Amino acid sequence: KNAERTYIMVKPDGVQRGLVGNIISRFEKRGYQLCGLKMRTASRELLEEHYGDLKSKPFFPGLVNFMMSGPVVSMVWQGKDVVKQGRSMLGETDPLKSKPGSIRGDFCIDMGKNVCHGSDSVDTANEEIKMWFKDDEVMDYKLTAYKDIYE
Ligand code: YYY
Ligand code: MG
Repeated sequence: KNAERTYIMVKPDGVQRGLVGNIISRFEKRGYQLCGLKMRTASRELLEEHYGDLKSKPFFPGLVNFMMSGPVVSMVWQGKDVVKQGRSMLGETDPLKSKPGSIRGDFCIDMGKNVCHGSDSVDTANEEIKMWFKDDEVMDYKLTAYKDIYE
């Protein structure tokens, strides 16, 4: 129960700007459960798969090159409605349209430097988790605080 999972990633700009801890903290404090965490510089191949639906967009080559420009922090977060809530915690794709209080609304300005990624549906989340994590890198465990988070 409440086992929905999403894929959240701090992009190279977020890593460079020292936002990893703050972003993790927001999900932790909300009550979501961290099930996977790792840092890597992604390959072109992985990024082209990850952003496969955007292949025909004019910004696609620049997006992939930017995402390869340095390490990213990949995370799996679990909990009730976490895919939709995660997107809402991130803010809008365009930081200038993002409300203060959201990650993008608090930390960035331009779309191509919007600090973080979050899956846009449960199906996409499951695909992205498979792309970025091996099965044994995603942890299955029960939060001790579960009863204090859910009614
Ligand atoms: O899911 P989200 O990251 O909010 O937006 P997408 O439409 O999936 O685009 C992925 C990524 O591409 C976005 O975070 C920034 C970049 N991008 C861009 O540079 N210019 C655009 N017009 C649209 C998206
Ligand atoms: Mg997207």
